[in-house]
Amino acid sequence: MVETKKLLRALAGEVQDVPPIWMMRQAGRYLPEYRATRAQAGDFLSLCYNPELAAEVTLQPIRRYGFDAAILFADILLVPQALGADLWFVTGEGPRLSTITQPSEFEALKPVSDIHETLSPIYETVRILSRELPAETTLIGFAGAPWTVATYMIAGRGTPDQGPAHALREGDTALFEALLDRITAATIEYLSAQIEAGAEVVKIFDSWAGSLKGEAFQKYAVEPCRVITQAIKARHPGIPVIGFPREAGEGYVGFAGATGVDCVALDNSVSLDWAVEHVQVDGCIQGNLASSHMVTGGQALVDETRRIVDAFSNGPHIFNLGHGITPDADPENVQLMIDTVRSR
Ligand code: 1CP
Repeated sequence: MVETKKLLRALAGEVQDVPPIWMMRQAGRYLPEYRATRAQAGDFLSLCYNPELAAEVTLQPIRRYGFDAAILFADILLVPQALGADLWFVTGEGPRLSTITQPSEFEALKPVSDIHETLSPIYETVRILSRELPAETTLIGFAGAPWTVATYMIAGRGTPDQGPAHALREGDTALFEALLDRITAATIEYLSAQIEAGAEVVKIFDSWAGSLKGEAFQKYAVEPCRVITQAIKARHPGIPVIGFPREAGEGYVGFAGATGVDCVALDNSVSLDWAVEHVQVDGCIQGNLASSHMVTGGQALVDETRRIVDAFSNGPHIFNLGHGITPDADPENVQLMIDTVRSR
């Protein structure tokens, strides 16, 4: 069968005049319809675990804008919760988790085989979406990369420099590596279950990869992503994987080859010419408009969007932001970005 979905064609290496487009955090607080559904659910976690409402917020940006892909509405921190960590969100501040800095806390975690008990509503969301999405829209499942998930499990919250995770990595390497292995195994099962429920692509978000340097980047960003990607490909041949080692800098070079991912997502610190020469040579790339343009809009948004599309036009490319859209973004700027990409 000839593949008709634009996103899957890009992931298979096809160069298209108009690249497929979607946006990180496309279901989110910048949209009034998202805020209304979230209020109906009560709070963020209740929204994640309510399959009908989670499917509804996933579909909202598809209806409004006709993106080429929908990303499952969930969060990377559901995996720690499924492994037995306490998780809650403090309004205006962000996530909080029970911490893991001692062997006894690690030993109290649940086995990987227990995660589906907590995560089964997420698979139901995927099933609803694979029935309801338009035929041309690709459904993306996702999980956090082990390092990024571990930074939250160790610190109990988001941290500017991932200091507590680095301290454990250096202070009790065996415990740190045991935790990473547990998350890696859980992530393989979680992503596999999403694929079995209907996800057509999976993305691994390593938001804090940039704070790992040198050998640590190889061991704790590249290697877990390779293990997960290889396991997914062994179990589900033909399912493409997108890797996002955010702010990896030089670490982007060779990342696709070393891990086996089909596409590397770029943050917006990466310059276009450099990315063409050093990353797109290995295959599909995704990105990388600065999300601040979704707040400021105007001619600068149009110019920068065109510059990106043109720079990446000789290889496979998925248009996206360099990081998630922020709550203060103007929904009309999203439309302007899409119109600019599609009027090429
Ligand atoms: O109040 C709200 O409505 C919560 C805001 C929010 C949203 C919309 C959070 C809390 N998570 C999400 C959804 C989400 N998170 C998705 C859904 C799909 C999409 O539309 O993109 C995805 C893919 C994520 C992934 C995620 N969660 C990441 C990786 C990507 C990234 O942004 O770097 C991370 C680091 C998280 C943790 C998290 N969840 C929420 C917040 C505010 C944070 C960051 C916390 C911090 O570091 O302080």
